[in-house]
Amino acid sequence: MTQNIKKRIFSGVQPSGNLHIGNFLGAIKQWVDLQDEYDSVFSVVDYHAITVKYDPNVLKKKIIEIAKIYIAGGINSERVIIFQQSDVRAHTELCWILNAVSARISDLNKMTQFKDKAGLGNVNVGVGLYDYPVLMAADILLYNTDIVPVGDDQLQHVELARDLAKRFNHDYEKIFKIPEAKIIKQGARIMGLDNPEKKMSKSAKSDLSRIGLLDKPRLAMKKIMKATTDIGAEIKFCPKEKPGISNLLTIYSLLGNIEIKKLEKKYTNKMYGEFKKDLAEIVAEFLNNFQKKYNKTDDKQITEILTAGAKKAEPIAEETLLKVKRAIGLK
Ligand code: AQP
Repeated sequence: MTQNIKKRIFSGVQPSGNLHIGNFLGAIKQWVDLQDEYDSVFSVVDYHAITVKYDPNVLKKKIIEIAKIYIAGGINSERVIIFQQSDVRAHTELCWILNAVSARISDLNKMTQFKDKAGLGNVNVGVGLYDYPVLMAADILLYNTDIVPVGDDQLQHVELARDLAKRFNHDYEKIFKIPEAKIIKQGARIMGLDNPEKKMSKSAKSDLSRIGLLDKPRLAMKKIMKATTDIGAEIKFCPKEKPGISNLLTIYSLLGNIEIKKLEKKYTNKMYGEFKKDLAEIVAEFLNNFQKKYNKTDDKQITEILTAGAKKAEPIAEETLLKVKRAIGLK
């Protein structure tokens, strides 16, 4: 009898800053939708979070918070692996090996996220931030990953993981599976509320730019009412001409489960204020439901989930690492 082996997905979020609806709609919601179809591995990628300035006491709390958000968002910890990246040593080991034998300075010099985060000409940033994409490649490749569901800001990093895998397979032995990024059609890049030309981000300076998943619903409503809109009163989806209102339409459509075309119809000849008021209600309702689930999960339960997850993740990662070590002459 042939066994029906599921393809594997791997993804993660860094425990840095306040998770926002962009992270949820671009990444976590996809994971929830895919978790039954795929063999799923989701990590709290804490080694990535230490590549920028951080407070160790805050980090400890954030690691638990992120895992709680996975569960509140709908990830089923009984069916999928949820683990903390630093609990599985193979991640940093494979990262070092890839740094040495496969990654090139020219690969990393192309990475736009590093340029955005470090700032042009800024040499006073940690080497880890520069090397972040190689660690991400190691995260993905250790698990023989088929699919990596992410928001579109991470596409370039997944492409690097593919390139490094191909290069390693060519230079040594065909060990790595070549992963593919999976970018959701709608919601892959939720934009900032204060500046719809920039993506919503955990590290953006202004808290008004994002709706945090743990924001008080009243505060979130105020943020929506203050969101930047565009010239002209028409409520129409047109990201080039109307980036502000198009972003709000996307959020409304995804959280309210209504097609954008229907929303355009509903708000024909209506004012921005009315549209925003309704969206604020939708956002508040989503946050209320989300936070109810979040508050039900206790920290002890999360620690147990992460410990059990690491136990399941480790043998998969170790098996790949051992093959790699053999191929490059370390074993
Ligand atoms: N604005 C966004 N819209 C849709 N998806 C998004 N993601 C991030 N921002 C948006 C996706 O969320 C996941 C989180 O990945 P991460 O924690 O590694 O950080 P990131 O991609 O760098 O996200 P942030 O929110 O901008 O954090 P900071 O400011 O810390 O860098 C990824 O799948 C990402 O694509």
